[in-house]
Amino acid sequence: MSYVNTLMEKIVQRNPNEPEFLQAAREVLESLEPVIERHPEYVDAGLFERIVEPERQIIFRVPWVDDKGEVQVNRGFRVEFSSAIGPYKGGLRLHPSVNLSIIKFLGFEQIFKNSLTGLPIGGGKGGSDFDPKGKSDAEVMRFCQSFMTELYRHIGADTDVPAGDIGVGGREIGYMFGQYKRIVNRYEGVLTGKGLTWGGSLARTEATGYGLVYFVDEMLKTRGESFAGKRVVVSGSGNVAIYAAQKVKELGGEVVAMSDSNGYFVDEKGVNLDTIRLLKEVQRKRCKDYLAMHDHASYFEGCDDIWTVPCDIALPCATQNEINEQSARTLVANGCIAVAEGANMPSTPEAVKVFLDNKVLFGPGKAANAGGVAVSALEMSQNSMRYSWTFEEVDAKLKDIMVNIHKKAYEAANDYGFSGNLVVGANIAGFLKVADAMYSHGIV
Ligand code: NDP
Ligand code: 2IT
Repeated sequence: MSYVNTLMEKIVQRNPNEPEFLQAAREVLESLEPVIERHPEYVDAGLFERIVEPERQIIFRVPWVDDKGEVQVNRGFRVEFSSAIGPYKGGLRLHPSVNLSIIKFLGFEQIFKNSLTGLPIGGGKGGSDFDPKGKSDAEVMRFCQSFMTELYRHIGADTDVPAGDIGVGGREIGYMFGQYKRIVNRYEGVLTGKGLTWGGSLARTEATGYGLVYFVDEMLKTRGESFAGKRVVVSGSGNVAIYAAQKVKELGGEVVAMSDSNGYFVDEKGVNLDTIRLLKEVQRKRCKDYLAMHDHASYFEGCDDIWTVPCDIALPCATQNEINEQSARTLVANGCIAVAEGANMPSTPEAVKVFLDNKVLFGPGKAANAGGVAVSALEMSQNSMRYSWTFEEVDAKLKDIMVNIHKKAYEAANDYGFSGNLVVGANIAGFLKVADAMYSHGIV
């Protein structure tokens, strides 16, 4: 049996109830086969066995009192996966589906994504099974304060720097930052995605979506294409989806459909982003409510069928495994030329295979959505300097970083004999930097 298969068997045995983590680990390890051949010293140093085991996993109780005066208990997580190239860095997800498997898959992906940015950040992820939907601001605040009352002892500006992810935006980061500062009595850049008046970076809100579109633009260039005149479907309608859609429009594309976990809407005239921002960022309403303001649009219950809407470019920006093999086949049959992952692992392994087999340009999440964490790292730099760059300065750096990530992944794929395969390219390029650091540090 090959080294990777033997190792995968061990990982399955050790983590039997973690399907998302096993999916992410298998995808990365299988694409590292050619690296293993070139670097037997990494095998001798047990580097692969070590990289799939988090340095530290923290699970804790989060008790809080709801508006009715009743005690609620959630489970909090922080998985500090790798500090080989910098402090642990990665978001916090608040969603009822959150469990150890999901946080571990996200933390594992984050190691390689963060490496690809070229900035000094390790990999981690956290969150809770708390559902912010339908909760009052006061309930969200009490939850966030309780969550931070445990988390604070594990994090710090040079140790572990969390940020947002699903269900965590400016409001939640604000409540968590306030509680951290109160407990430790230090004003430090311990979280990113902060508000602009208290240490946040310009362009962090836009960064993941903008970065995704900059990345796709690079993919399209390799085939002499651009966004101009393209029909684009963007799933989700949260932070990543909204700013991806905005940048698509700026580059001359038309976004014709968006979704949330209840359903999707199609607007053949092009999605009105002011409406979406109002509904989602201000009113915390649903995609269904888009129709009340644009009655020519149509709404469909259930989010899976959004991939049946014909498009040239598909940008999954909602959640893991939202594109299965069938949806991928439908996209291909409808003439889709490019798919790039704004979400983390939104395509199942079978879907990815369909895209690659059919020569669809495919940008894997750890490369395509790295713009968010890249600007988080720039927020850390600005906090350290006690200085802030303009929007244009940050945006220019973001663009540069995305162009470079595409270049690194493209070149690594070529170098290892997988020309055009950015999945393999991103995994190899992301891995090599972390591996070199781990090798230098000895067996730790
Ligand atoms: P938000 O909470 O702002 O938005 C999430 C969107 O996805 C909402 O429209 C939500 O719908 C939808 N969604 C969430 N869960 C599901 C589900 N189980 N099924 C269907 N739809 C769902 O999160 P973000 O935009 O920040 O994150 C979206 C994705 O991007 C995630 O995969 C995240 O890990 C990834 N990502 C985020 C980064 C960031 O900087 N924020 C950086 C890199 C990646 P509803 O409102 O109905 O729940
Ligand atoms: O998945 C991700 O990269 C994020 N949620 C952003 C992490 C960060 O630290 O900005």
